[in-house]
Amino acid sequence: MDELALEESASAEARWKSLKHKANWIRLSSMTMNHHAGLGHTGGDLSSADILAVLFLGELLKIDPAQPGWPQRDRFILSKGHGAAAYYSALAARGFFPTAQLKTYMDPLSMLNGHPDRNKVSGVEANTGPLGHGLPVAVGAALAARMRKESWRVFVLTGDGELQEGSNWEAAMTAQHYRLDNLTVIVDRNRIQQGDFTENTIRMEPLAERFRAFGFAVEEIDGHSIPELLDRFTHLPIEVGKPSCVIARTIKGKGVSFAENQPAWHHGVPSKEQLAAAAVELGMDAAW
Ligand SMILES: Cc1ncc(C[n+]2csc(CCOP(=O)(O)OP(=O)(O)O)c2C)c(N)n1
Ligand SMILES: [Mg+2]
Repeated sequence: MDELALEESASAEARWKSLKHKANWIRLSSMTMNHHAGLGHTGGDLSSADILAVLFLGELLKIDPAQPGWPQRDRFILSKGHGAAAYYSALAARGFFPTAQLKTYMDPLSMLNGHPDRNKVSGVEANTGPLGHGLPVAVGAALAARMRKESWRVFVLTGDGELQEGSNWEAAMTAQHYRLDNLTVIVDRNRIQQGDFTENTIRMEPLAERFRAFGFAVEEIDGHSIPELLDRFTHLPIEVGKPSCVIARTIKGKGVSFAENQPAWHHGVPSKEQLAAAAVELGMDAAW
């Protein structure tokens, strides 16, 4: 390797390391929020942290916290609205509001409700929480860009259990009909929903084939690999003329050993001792 190539690979590795650290910060921040609130959805916060870190803190979304309503911005919709703590942490880290507000999560008068509200929180594009609504809204937003001949893109992050809602498949049919290649659906494929594993509840496989049959270009990646996430989101659409679907293979509870792959941690809330143990595993004293 020549010197320039060596320098480039060192800087790529430094970027990956920094984004992994930011993802772990999102993890610890959301666990701290859930601990203070006494409520929350820890498992899904932890599974989506790398995806959110790459999109929001890897500068992949064209957004500007100083002008949250900038018409040309990319739109990101958290369809799995119960993952709000991780989402708010990413928005705060990106500068949409002060990190100090995170500790008000779910307080009676806080803007940071248990599910995101676009009328209250800067950077939130759609009110979500009832599962199965984000993709339909995202399809409408992508179609709006197309009709206006605008180049902004739409990203929507769904849960995997969430895809059992039929509204997703109506929206998917519409997306392929209009050839919305400005739309990217990211599936947090952690294989657990509320109460049990997805495959014990309503089988989701073959998920990639299903999206392909609905006219999407599909790629499965490791949803905890910063380089894979960066590479995929830098090269969109997957195929010109088709909506993209990125199935991100994740682990529910990722990064915190006692929460990993445990259905009970879907809405498990960490105790003070568990929060301290998580901080050690995530490599920091405290998020804030
Ligand atoms: C329409 C609707 N039904 C039920 C719920 C309750 N609920 C909240 S989260 C959840 C499970 C979601 O699982 P999944 O989509 O796999 O999310 P993740 O694993 O990423 O947390 C359920 C059933 C809801 N929010 N909306
Ligand atoms: Mg799931």
